[in-house]
Amino acid sequence: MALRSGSAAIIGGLLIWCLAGCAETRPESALQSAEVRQAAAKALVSLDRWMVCWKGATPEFDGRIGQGEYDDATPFEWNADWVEAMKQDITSRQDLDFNGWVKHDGEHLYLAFNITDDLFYGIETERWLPHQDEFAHVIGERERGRPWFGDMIEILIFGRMLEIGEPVSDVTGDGRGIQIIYNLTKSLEGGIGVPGMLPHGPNRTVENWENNRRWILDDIIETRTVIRDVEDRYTVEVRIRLDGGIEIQENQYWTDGMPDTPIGFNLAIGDVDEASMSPDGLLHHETWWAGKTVPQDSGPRVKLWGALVLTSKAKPDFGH
Ligand SMILES: [Ca+2]
Ligand SMILES: [Ca+2]
Repeated sequence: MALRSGSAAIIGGLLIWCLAGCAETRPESALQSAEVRQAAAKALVSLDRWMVCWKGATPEFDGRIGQGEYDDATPFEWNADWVEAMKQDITSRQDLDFNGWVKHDGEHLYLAFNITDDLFYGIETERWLPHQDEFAHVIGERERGRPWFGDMIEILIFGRMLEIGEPVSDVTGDGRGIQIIYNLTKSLEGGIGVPGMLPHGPNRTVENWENNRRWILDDIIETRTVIRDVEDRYTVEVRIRLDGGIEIQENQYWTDGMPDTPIGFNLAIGDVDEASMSPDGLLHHETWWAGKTVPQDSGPRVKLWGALVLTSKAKPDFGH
């Protein structure tokens, strides 16, 4: 009798455990493996800064953040943990504020941003030039142009972090490190005045330049923007093709159905307003999710990363 009630208790316990999420391991538990911890430590990927990229519904790719469109995604927002790289601190929510989401639908990785900015550079201000670079707005040349100059988003991906396990000083535009720029008022495909993507520069390697161009021209990365100047905000949707985009080993791309996989990931949000607010001719703000770079004992500075855990699982708790 005692045995039977004990068994019932165990079965009851299992039933409750299964109803609560059962055999599904949460994707972030992948960050606890010794292999991941060792590779991340060497690659300067902070495991204290992580998000899960759940599989969710395909959003309507129109630049708008629709009601409920990202309820099945991981949200993020600006807070004091973001690292400001410019001298000017963010002093008010009107100056710069943002929130966003990340998810995938099995085909594309989606990022969405809702950015509050009181002055849209080149729209509500003159398209003033930094004093040190009259060619800041040259587009389509590897050695000239400041793609990041303006209201912008930098997207960084280190897909082969686990395999390589070394810090990144300069990206190559593939699984060894991607850094690519969204700008609110210029783009490779649309020119001045059209929001979209630009290769990182100036003076990055030829390999990186060509990989960034390929990403943009072959639609591995695409963007949609809606500017709501009356509300002092703009919204951006970015989609990145998993196949051909998210390289986790040489020539191997993460696809739906693969195990939970952490990759290096980072975002920077940039803000330019009037020239008087950028006394050094740089951005007014450039704020980083996982920090920007750190010096090494010798050699160039190396990049900092957080972790994005790619999973085929759906977010367990949305809508409940
Ligand atoms: Ca949308
Ligand atoms: Ca601005």
